[in-house]
Order: sequence, then C-alpha cells, then structure tokens
Amino acid sequence: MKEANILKSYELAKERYAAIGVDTDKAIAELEKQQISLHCWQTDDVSGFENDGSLTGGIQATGNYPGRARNIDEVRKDLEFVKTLLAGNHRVNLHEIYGDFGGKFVDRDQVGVEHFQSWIDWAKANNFKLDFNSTSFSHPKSGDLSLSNPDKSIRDFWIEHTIRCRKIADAMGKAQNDPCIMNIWVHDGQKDYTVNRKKYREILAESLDTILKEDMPGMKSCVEAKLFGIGLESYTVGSMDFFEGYCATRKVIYTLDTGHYEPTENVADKVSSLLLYVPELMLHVSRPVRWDSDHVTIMNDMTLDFFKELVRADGLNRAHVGLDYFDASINRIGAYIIGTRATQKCILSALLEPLAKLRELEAAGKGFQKLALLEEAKTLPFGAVFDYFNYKNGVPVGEEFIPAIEQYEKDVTSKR
Ligand code: RNT
Ligand code: ZN
Repeated sequence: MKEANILKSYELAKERYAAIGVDTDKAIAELEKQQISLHCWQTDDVSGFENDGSLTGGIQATGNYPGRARNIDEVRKDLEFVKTLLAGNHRVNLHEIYGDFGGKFVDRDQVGVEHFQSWIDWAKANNFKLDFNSTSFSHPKSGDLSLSNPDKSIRDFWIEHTIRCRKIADAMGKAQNDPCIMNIWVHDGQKDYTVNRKKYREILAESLDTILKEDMPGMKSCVEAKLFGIGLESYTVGSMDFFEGYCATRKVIYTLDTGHYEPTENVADKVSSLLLYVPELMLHVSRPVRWDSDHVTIMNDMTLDFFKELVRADGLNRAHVGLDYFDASINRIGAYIIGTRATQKCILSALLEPLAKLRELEAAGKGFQKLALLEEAKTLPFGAVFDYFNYKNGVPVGEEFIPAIEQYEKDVTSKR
C-alpha cells in the first residue's frame, strides 16, 4: 500500500473519530501495549516433543497440510518468523510437552526447570515473554480422569506434574521479570451417564487446592473451564459452574476459552459477571464452528462483542490475552497471523467505540440515539486506523503479509 495513502486515510479517520469523541492515537497506543500470548501448539498440531503418541484428551487437530514443525528448532524458527509480521511485543505460550528433553524420555512427574532453560534463553534473545501450561493429555495415565481420579496413585502423579509445572512457570516469570501465566486445563470427564458427578468435582477441587497451596511470586495460575471433549460428551468435571465457584472462592484467575460454551451462548456477557468475582481473566481466543473445533480466530461478531465487553467493563488490563486454536488444514503460519491480527482488530475496534457518548446516552434513557450511534460506529473508517497501526510498527499493511508467508512456505516449511 502507498505510504502517502495510508497516512492520508489515517488523518481523515482520525478526524472522523474525533468528531464522536474518540482519540485514535490513544487507541493505537493502547493496542501497541497489548501483548498476545501465541500458543506454540499451532506450529505442530499439539504434538510436542515428548513422544510420537497421538493426541488425546478430547481435543483434535484436523487436516494434514504439509510443513508442520517437527522439532524444537522448527517451532522456534516459525515463531521468530511470525513475530516479524505482527505489530507489538508478544508472548509465547508453551505446554509442558514442548520441553527441551534432549532426545530422552522425561516423564511428566520428572519435568524440571532444566528442560525449559533453552526456552527461557531463546525467549530473552527474541524479546518474547513466556506463559506456560501443564499437560494432562496425550499420556498413558491421561485416561478419562486425571486430577479428579479416585485412584490416588494416578491423581498424585498429576498433582506432582502440575506442581512441577508451577515451579517451571515461577522460574520463567522470575527470569523475564514479568509473571508467567500458567494455565491448568484438565480434560477430565466421562463419555456416558455419570452418577458420581459431585465426587469427581470434590476430588478436583481438593487436588487443585493442594497444587495451588504454595504462593509462587514469579507466576500466576489460572484454571480453564470447558463444556465437553470428544469422547467425553456427557460430563466434564471442570465445567463452567465448577470453575466459576472455584475461582471466586479461591481468588484464582479464570481461563475463558471462547470455544468452551454452548454454541448459542453469549460468551461476551460472561465478562462483566466474572470480573466482579474473579481476580483476572486468562483468555483463549478461539473460534468454535458447531463445537469446540478450534478454527482460526477471525474478526466475527462473537470476538468483536467479546472484546467490546472487556473494554466496556474496564477489564482489558485485568485480562491476559492468548490464542487457542489449531488448524492443520491450512498453512499454519498463515493461521497464526490471521488469528493474531483478527484479535488485534477486535481489540482496536473495542478501543475505538464512542464509549463515553454511548454511556451518556444510555444513562439519559436516549435509546434511539444510543442504537443509532452503535450502528453508525460500525461503518466508521476502522480499516484506516488498523492499517496505520501496522504501518507505524513496520509490519505488512493489509493483505501484504500473504506473499511474505508464501515465501516462507517456499523457502522453509515446504521443505519439511
Ligand atoms: C482444550 C483447551 C486447552 C487446549 C490447550 C492445548 O479444549 O482449550 O486450552 O486447547 O491447552
Ligand atoms: Zn483453551
């Protein structure tokens, strides 16, 4: 895109937004500060480096587009390239199975900081901050129940794993001088009618209490609620109700994955209630298509509404934004960029809402005027602001990232 056109369009857009009381420079500055945690598992379809076993735990990556990252160097190379196409400084979200195990098998109850030292060094060298996840899936002991398993030996194995993961996250946070956000998602559930529903939930709460007992200043823990997993359709131990109650009473961060609710449920409306009772939110921005399919995030109504609600609830600074999808059917790097940029678009769109005016109108009972302004805001020159944001940060504007990714595919991923 021509530089002069980007600048001219932005000047006009800025003026147009100013007329309804919105400062576009301020919105851009806020968006620049907003880190997005890039989920490492988009590079390799949630495989990791522990072994060649299949993906279990009720999640599935569909498709076999060529070029997935096969080892730690390829994952890092892909992430370094992704970074060149994104405005802002971002984070990398690692799962335990992405440890640097040096070709040896390291079981989950044996993992330690040493297996992530090279990640800590790499992150520092590449100006990334790290986030972390314990991994309860894709393991012989995963079964249907991990932390909620009545069998003490299995439960203790997963408790040990998760405590070790917290220590790794703590070390990451201390090394980067910024808390590492560690997510705990367990797939625990049942395929068919479950009668001891309360029992497993009691056990899960107890296990989590044990895991979270020690305060670790370098990290923050969060727990992820879910509707159901494949093969675990009838019962999910860590349901939304379970984790809402847990997070509210224990003051733990609630992980809200936008794919983890009934397809017709309004995910955006959860934000303002959760923020009243839980300390912070961790977001897994995803796109469910009929189910928790983890399609690539796009700028759709759900994602737009979601970020608008966050901004309207003054909650953006209480939310850690991360992505969670894994589409193996298209170019994986392209999927990253589409999803991250879509998330940035939705955040920007929320920041550009004429909120002060809308609030004023609502308070004055001016329903028609409020609806009219909401409608008109939809066709304001948003694109010119987003283009300028990317231009200002020296990354491709508009569709210009497409050839860059094609080139990387030609040079790198197609040769894998
Ligand atoms: C699964 C959860 C979870 C995983 C990742 C890999 O439904 O969303 O967050 O996607 O941990
Ligand atoms: Zn998730």
